[in-house]
Amino acid sequence: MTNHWIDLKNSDVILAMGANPASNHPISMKWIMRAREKGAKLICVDPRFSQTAAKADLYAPIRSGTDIAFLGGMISYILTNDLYFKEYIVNYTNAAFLVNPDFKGPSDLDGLFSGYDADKRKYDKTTWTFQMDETGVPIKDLSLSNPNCVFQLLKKQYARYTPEKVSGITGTPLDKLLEVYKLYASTGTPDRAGTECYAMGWTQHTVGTQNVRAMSMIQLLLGNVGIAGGGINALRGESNVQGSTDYGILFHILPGYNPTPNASLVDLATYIEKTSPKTNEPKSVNWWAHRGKYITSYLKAIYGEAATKDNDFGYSWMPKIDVGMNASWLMLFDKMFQGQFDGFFAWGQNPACSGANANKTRTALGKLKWLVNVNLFDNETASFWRGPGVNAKDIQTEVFMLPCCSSMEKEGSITNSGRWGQWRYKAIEPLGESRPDAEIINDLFFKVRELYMKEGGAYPDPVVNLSWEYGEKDSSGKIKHLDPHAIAKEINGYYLEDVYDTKVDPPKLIGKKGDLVPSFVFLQMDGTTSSGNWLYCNSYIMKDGKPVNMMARRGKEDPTGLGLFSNWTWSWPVNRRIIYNRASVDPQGQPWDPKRPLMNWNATKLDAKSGKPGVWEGDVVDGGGGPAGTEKGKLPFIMKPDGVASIFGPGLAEGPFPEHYEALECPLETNSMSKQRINPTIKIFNDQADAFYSCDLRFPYVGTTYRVSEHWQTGVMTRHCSWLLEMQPQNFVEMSVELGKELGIANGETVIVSSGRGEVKAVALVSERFKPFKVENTTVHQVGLPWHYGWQFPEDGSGYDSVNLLTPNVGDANTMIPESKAFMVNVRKA
Ligand SMILES: Nc1nc2c(c(=O)[nH]1)N[C@H]1C(S)=C(S)[C@@H](COP(=O)(O)OP(=O)(O)OC[C@H]3O[C@@H](n4cnc5c(=O)[nH]c(N)nc54)[C@H](O)[C@@H]3O)O[C@H]1N2
Ligand SMILES: Nc1nc2c(c(=O)[nH]1)N[C@H]1C(S)=C(S)[C@@H](COP(=O)(O)OP(=O)(O)OC[C@H]3O[C@@H](n4cnc5c(=O)[nH]c(N)nc54)[C@H](O)[C@@H]3O)O[C@H]1N2
Ligand SMILES: [Mo]
Repeated sequence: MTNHWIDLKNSDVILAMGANPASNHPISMKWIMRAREKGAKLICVDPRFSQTAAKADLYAPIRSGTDIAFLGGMISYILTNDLYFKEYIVNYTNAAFLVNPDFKGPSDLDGLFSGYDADKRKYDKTTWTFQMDETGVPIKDLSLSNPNCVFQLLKKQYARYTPEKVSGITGTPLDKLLEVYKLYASTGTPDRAGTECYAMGWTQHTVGTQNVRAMSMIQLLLGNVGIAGGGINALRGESNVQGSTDYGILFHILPGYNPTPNASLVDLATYIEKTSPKTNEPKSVNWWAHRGKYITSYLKAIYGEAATKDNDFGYSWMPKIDVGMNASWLMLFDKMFQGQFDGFFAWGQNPACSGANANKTRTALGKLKWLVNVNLFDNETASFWRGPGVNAKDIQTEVFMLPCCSSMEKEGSITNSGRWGQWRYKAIEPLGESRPDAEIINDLFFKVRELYMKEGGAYPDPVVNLSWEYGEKDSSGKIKHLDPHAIAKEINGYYLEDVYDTKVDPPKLIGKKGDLVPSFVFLQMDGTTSSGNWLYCNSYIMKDGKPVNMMARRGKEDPTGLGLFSNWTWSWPVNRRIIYNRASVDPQGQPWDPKRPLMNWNATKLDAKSGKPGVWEGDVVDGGGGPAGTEKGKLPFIMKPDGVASIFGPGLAEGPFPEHYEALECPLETNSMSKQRINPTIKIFNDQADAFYSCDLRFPYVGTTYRVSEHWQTGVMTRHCSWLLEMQPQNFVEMSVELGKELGIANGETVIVSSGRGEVKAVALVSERFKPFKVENTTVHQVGLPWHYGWQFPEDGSGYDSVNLLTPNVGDANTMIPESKAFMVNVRKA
């Protein structure tokens, strides 16, 4: 989230599109309802009438997979009706920048951008650039009228997205579409705030990333980023999924969103040089220019004293990926399916039920030599060898189960969607033989290291040199129990030497050896500081000579009334509650909306440190310097090299502006927007197990999958709870009354849902919540299924199996998240 949960109460219009917060993020609803009590409006755009829709002021149905068409139409509506926040986009976005004259977009190239290579399914992005002046700064047209400026190119591309055309694609009735546009665009004035809540309804598509980008562009056009009650808010999934991405659990990032080194980045200097953005814009803070300090401090944290200036701080020990290599979920299971892995740790997951195309995943598990399930319980993954259709005699995989204790039985931090790192205490001792994950990792580490020390192996250095100072040691040197506070402090980082400011004479001591570093601005590139994750530097600091865990704070003060609660736990970065908060003020530093001031620049008050006039008041200011319009002022989008937000965003695989493409499996022969039916840059696996079916009479209905409040994920933690199972006992398929009639299927009947990949049993839920869509003068039916079930429990099989037996393994072109929200199925009586 750019903002945070409580901030939802500050909105005037809340758009729940791509998420169902009432069912899946009930706490968010508390704050949404708080906003509604003050007159705010809630809009819900979802293929079916969800629990959020039931509480909404305005509900609009949408055919799954067509959100870019819907949002593209909103962009066009905002532009043609002059509803954008002009001062904001001219000063704080790249709307005025002139683009390379050779750049061409979908209106010129029938759905493509310039630079497309059909054989590689990839773009050469050389024309997706800006025109530069002689100082190397993008040329701007502040009147926004130059035909090559971002604003005009935007207008040109989305002029094709007329309400009539959009309604024809999405199946959203024209009047509902226009009502949503009108209400949401009303937040384009300085005194109104609009926010967006999304989750898997947007991301699980071959165009998932561009769905989110389309909305980000709308939020910028309306001046809704950086303000209280605004933002782009990813309602994240598991309680600590924000934390897990912050700590680099994805293959392409290290902790703190530093890129994973690849084979071409041969040494630390090259890594820093190639991954640190440069700018000539004098008003840009360009925060990522500090990358060198963060990566060096990270290397010092993981390799400790073994990391020295002479050995490049151990950079060569870090694992490198091949250039262009992708090691995301679908790719890994594809490799496993091809027999390229010996072993697999399924750690806190249940891929036999959660991964797309479960038949392929389950077959892949059978090609392993060994599988370790680290989990609270046995599940469909650990027991795949005794699953439906599997003959245990044919399986050679040796399976181990390591029982793990639950979150209640261990201490540590979790980071919620609002970026709040919150400390939790152990409630009870672990039950039975179960142990905390960290203790299992600890044992594993010492065992593996011992083997490397004894036997050498191909390349022992990365393991042998790891620093592992997380608690008391036994006589053999092994850590007895991992101390979560020792880990949290290492993540924050230490001064490893006395550090001086050498710019003043005589040099002034800024940090004492052994002290915790107070914030990332003090991290160094010469190995004198450590930090396991620069973003969390400031989460565990020194106060009166003693370490203080900021994440354990429980202060309830809220002086602004905006719900910032700055003394409650701790928020990254440096306890800032709303990121890009300097975009909430005008270029002179005064709040755009004086009734909802998040920040303001007090030009006369003296700064406590420098003694000079001018201080920021309110939330923790984003980046240094005064307001953008003042002398030596800085632009608000500090993570962007240009200092402004990207309406034109050349970073993604499929183009700088989102363009509507159909889902890989769709009900339409053609995309009425262009000749490109599907996203031209997605990876298509060529295995029989991954067959795809569009416009195939055998699979005529759009299928989607979602969650219910009563179950959690693959249901391993909820299917065993009899009171939850009683409320949602089994897999169901929700369909319209019209489709039920057409198929002769009554509510409550058992049916079989099939796709090109498999079949699953379900109970028919014939309801008013789905309505047939009118798409391009034809009728398209959509059905929906929850994905919480599996064959293992209930033991009598009455819950039926996972709906991921149906889903395709195709992923978003940027993230490779599977397209579990739009694919083609059939339904027949059992
Ligand atoms: N009770 C409960 N809560 C949970 C979870 C759980 O399993 N149970 N899981 C957690 C996790 S890990 C996550 S990631 C989040 C997910 O949170 P959500 O994204 O809210 O979860 P879903 O129910 O999968 O999907 C949300 C909505 O998207 C709609 N949808 C489907 N296709 C489309 C489309 O093309 N466009 C649009 N606009 N909407 C579409 C569905 O009808 C559904 O109502 O929930 C978290 N919260
Ligand atoms: N069709 C379809 N498929 C989907 C989705 C969808 O919307 N539709 N959503 C996707 C999403 S958003 C997600 S996040 C994935 C989730 O995919 P998975 O993570 O594979 O599924 P979970 O059921 O959440 O598995 C978590 C496991 O961790 C165990 N566990 C709980 N606590 C602990 C602990 O402290 N330590 C350890 N070691 N184990 C623990 C639980 O018992 C459970 O077996 O599924 C994805 N799959
Ligand atoms: Mo998730």
